[in-house]
Amino acid sequence: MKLERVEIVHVAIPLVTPFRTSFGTMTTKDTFLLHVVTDVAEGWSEFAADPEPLYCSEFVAGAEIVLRDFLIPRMAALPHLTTAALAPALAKIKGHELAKAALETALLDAELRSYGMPLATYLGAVRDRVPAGVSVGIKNSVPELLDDVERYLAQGYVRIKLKIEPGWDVEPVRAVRERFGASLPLQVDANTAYTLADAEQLRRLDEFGLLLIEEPLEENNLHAHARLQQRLRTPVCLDESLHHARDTAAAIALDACRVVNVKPARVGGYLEARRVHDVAHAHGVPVWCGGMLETGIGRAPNLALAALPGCTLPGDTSASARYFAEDITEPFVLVDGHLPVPAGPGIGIAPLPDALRRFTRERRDLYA
Ligand code: OSB
Ligand code: MG
Repeated sequence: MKLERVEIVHVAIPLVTPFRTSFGTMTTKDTFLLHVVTDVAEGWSEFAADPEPLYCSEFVAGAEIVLRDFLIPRMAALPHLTTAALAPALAKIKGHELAKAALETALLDAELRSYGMPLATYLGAVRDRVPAGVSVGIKNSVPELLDDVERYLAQGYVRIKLKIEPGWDVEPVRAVRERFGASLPLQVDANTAYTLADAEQLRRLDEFGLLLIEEPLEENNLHAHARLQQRLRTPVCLDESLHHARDTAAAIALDACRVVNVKPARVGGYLEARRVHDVAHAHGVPVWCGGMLETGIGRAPNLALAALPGCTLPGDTSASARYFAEDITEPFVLVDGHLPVPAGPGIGIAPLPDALRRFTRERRDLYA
């Protein structure tokens, strides 16, 4: 392939309801899309992080600089541009997995479109639809939470994840269990809000039969997560702490996690996400595909990943309507608790020109 143009499109799309986690409250999906044009095809991707570095160290304005000054020049200098050659060419740039993932995914979309191959086929998907879970934010009151969970269950979601933080953990979990029963697939996500000193409080969650507790402790502290796991019956699942297949292997070997949340953006793209999946699957560790409140551009390729054989737990790949009144692509619709895996070439979807125009804040070329 020959690189012709890389365009950045900053977008802002209102969320249907504020999403509160232990690290902050989001009311708008404010990010950018990347549009890569080559001589053979074009591709799209979505940057997964936010304007502020609260979930991870990367953020929108910083990622644009990293792409413009460090990543895209290395991509443009490749004598034979292929997706497989990109990550090795970027490896000397430390970190910035989410920015690297955005660039690699747009190029992968273009390359697969030139072959007429769907991403799901390329990755080795074994399903054409995937069960959908839903991530429920922290609410002002337990009755408000129960109303939200009831609504999502009525829509058909097959698994509930509750965001927790100190002061919002045992009580909401107990209330959901009492109202919806012991057989509801239920899990929690703390987004790093606790420390090992809170182990006794987290152990109180053991009685509720949760599928997992996600990223309870500080990011990258595998040792503390292993110590915590020794004291919990509930399986620990890592999100923020896993950045590639290598640290996933280390986390599994240390018993720092018994479940893996794979977010392609967090590990530098779909090629590394496949390797994370493979490492976990080879150890018999269940994998599921996380989410970052993506528009359809980010959701479509996540659905392909969620269709891999080791993704044996429902992911946070919810329908478009859970996030947006209007998406930037054709919406993903929940059918019988499942979302379809896109079957078209590449990521299988593209922005709707009219919606893109209305949600765009700024667009400029990072390379031309
Ligand atoms: O920790 O999984 C997380 C959203 C933004 C940032 C981090 C996380 C989340 C979610 C929502 O839990 C997942 C989704 O529905 O996209
Ligand atoms: Mg998480």
